[in-house]
Amino acid sequence: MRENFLWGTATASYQCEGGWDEGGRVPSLWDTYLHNNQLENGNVASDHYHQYKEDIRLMKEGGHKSYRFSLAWPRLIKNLEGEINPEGVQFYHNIIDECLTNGIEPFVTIFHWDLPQYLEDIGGWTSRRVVTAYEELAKLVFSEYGEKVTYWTTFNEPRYYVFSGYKIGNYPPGVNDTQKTIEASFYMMLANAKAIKIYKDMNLKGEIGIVHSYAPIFGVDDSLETKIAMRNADNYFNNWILDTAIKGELPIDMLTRLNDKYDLSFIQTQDLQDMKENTVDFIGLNYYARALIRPYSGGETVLRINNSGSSAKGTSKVVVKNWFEQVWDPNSEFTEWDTEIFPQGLYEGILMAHKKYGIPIYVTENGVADYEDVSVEQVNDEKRIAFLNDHIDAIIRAVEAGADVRGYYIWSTMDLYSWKNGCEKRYGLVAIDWEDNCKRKPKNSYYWYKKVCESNGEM
Ligand code: BGP
Repeated sequence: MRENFLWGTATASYQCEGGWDEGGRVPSLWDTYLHNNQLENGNVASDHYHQYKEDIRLMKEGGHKSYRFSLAWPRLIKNLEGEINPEGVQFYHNIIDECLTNGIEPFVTIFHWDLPQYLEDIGGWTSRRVVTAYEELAKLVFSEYGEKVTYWTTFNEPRYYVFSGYKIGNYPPGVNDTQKTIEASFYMMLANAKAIKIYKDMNLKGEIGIVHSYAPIFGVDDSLETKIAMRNADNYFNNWILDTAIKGELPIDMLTRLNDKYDLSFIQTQDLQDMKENTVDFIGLNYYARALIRPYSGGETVLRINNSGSSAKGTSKVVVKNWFEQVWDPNSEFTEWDTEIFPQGLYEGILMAHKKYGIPIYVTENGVADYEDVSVEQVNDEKRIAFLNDHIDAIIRAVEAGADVRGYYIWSTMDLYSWKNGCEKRYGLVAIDWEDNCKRKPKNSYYWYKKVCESNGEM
């Protein structure tokens, strides 16, 4: 792998920090939604808010070169008037400084889903006002941390956030409304472009990108019908983010179809120009699984994600009426949470993205969850090691085939709160013992990954 390849691990503020009402943090829409529905929440999470020094020490000892984390907007800006919270600002200086002192490159996500509740109250991402608020946030974080941080991403997974919150309705704000889904998607991509402009205008030394929940598209056969369905699926899963962020263009065939049924009059000419002029330097791809596609065969749209840990395998279902159907290969292996395990999808997916866009790629999330007994001294997570080994191998092969991959981040650094699934869906290289004050216990995979990092992927 290239020199300075960023071997690292990743977290997100709401999922690991805890300290939800400390240090002047105001509630996010996740706090409100989970508290109101009496669901397991991230009030404590991995207690990273108090134990970040220990976590960064473990990263250093584990040979990590980089740490991907996000900034909690509710810690930084307290209200609609834009009042800054100095304690929150200082907290991220502390994390960044601790990383730099330990030789760990910070890789910072500006927004990983924890929208302040005061912004949700005015319409959340369906409101143009939130784009302006995001610009204020971007200005703040670039001016505070811009000299120290080289790698920035504007958003984590707009597709997953928007579809789950506005179409499937399993995440807050919990609605099912296609018009709102389109508006929220658009405004996030507009905010992405605006933040890039702010960053470039400040002449900072680093790079800025976006993180996408990547579903490389595979077809069930080579027929024309399947190819058309694959194009529709690619628009649905990938293109509206990647084409827009990288080429500055919304996929026109997608817009044409949407325009027949929905109201796109909220899109202004200036917005399209902003998107065209302000594109990313790199892409971050989060890879968990591919999408295997066949032509639409009838019936209503179904977006079912059996992400509960108790579902039968391969029963998640995505059918978009008149567009495509997603199917599962019955021979595939699935995780307990119904995610297909398919490392070849990462290899081919990276090459597809490389061929289409030709810009640097970071694999910003990849990992596997399991139920684990963490009362033992060292969890023997063989399944995770096999999973990671096969996916890292896929990246190495993609690089050998010509792709420009510059970093790899395992999800996740330590066990943390999984959105709606709770804390027993464990992804970490380091176990968190919730019964013992969130004590940290590195798993076997942590020591295995140390060798990967230290040998630059030679293993
Ligand atoms: C990605 C998110 C992460 C993380 C991961 C695992 O989509 O960016 O925040 O949660 O998926 O997903 P889950 O926790 O649902 O298993």
